[in-house]
Amino acid sequence: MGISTVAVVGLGYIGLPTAAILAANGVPVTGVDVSSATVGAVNRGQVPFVEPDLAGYVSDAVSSGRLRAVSAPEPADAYIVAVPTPFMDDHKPDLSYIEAAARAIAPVLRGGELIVLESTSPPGTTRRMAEWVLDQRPDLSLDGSGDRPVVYFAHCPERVLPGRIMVEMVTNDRIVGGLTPEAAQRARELYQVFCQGEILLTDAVTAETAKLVENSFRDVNIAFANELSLVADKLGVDVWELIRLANHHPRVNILQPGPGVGGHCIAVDPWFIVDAAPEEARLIRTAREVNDAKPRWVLHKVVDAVADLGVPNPVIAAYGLAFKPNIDDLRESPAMEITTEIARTFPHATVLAVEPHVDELPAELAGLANVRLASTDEALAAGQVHVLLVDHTQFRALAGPLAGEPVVDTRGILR
Ligand code: SAJ
Repeated sequence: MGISTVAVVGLGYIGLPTAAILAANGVPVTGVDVSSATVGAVNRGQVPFVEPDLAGYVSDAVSSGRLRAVSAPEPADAYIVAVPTPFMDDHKPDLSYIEAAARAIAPVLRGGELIVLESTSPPGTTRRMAEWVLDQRPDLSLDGSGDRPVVYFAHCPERVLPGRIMVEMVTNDRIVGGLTPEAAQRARELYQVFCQGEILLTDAVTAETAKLVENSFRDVNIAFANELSLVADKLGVDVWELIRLANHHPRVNILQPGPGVGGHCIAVDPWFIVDAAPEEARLIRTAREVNDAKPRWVLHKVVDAVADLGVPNPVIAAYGLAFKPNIDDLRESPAMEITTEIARTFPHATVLAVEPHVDELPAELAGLANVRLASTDEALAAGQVHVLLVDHTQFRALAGPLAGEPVVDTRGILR
């Protein structure tokens, strides 16, 4: 492989594991991040967030001297860009982080480098990244035209599941899309360093769209389950039993309803397809709307349960704040949204938030006078209405203690 040094730009949930795994496979890596706190933490061998097994990889990589964090790109043979791609208020993609990364890399290029975009991106973004780089460096080219040295651009979307990143980074198949076939080949060689899955070559725009389609597929299927939960409620049918029975059909595999869809991927990526093909992506848009509407429906169920209780200042226990089970990640979490709305809707109630994976409430809840962090035991003892929001493993034992209590169970935990 003609790649002996790699720079990973963006040391977040994807960039840092990628940098650490490359280093673990013997490649000298510089990790680039605009946050001086992140650069400092990584250079001390520390990980600024929780992900199983990552801490060991990072401390080994730093102490072996193969991983070094810096605040601006340095010359390297290959660059992997793993920066955020959020959307703006109108659901339009915000590519400013990618543009900033491209413009920071451009000045240190010498020609012959590979630049891989890993960030989940709207169709056409790899080409735009190339334009941002080459606008700044007219002495370089995509294809060697005019005798200018080539820079190779590819997209290789990450597909790892938070909580299993260090495993899936090695075992998952990878899609690699090049702006040119040569760029795809070079990117394949880079990922072969640590990826044991199949590496599938295509063009950049197909790779970009494939990643968005994967998460949209999951979003549409979760929306189906969430819609069923509303239909079943109206019909007086238990949705969990309904899905369990239907899934005995050999060609039916319905996902599980919940309080809504959280995380930074599935609730975001489908909007990039809607933005790129607004007239055509009707089902994908509707799935987003169905999933985004679920927290409000849950809130109405809590309002009904409190009304049935008929107590002026009730104690409402909310179990779970994370966006999915057995993690500490509270960002974009429907459980957070629902707990906040419960506290605002019932200013005279006491809201006990139970989240075994955190030691303190996040700012948006800590700022509400009627919410505090509580243990499961405390919530069971004091709660008058119980709202089950996350199916953390330890909450599975709640079925017994909550029997006969007023419960809103968004995850089927009591079954
Ligand atoms: N959820 C349900 N019902 C289900 C399954 C999930 O309500 O039956 C909810 C979860 O509670 C959570 C949300 O959906 O709020 C998303 O969770 P998830 O486990 O489905 O996915 P993420 O966001 O942790 O990771 C996804 C993965 N994509 C797919 O499975 C297609 C992962 O492989 C991607 O790498 C990741 O997005 C990403 O970074 O794009």
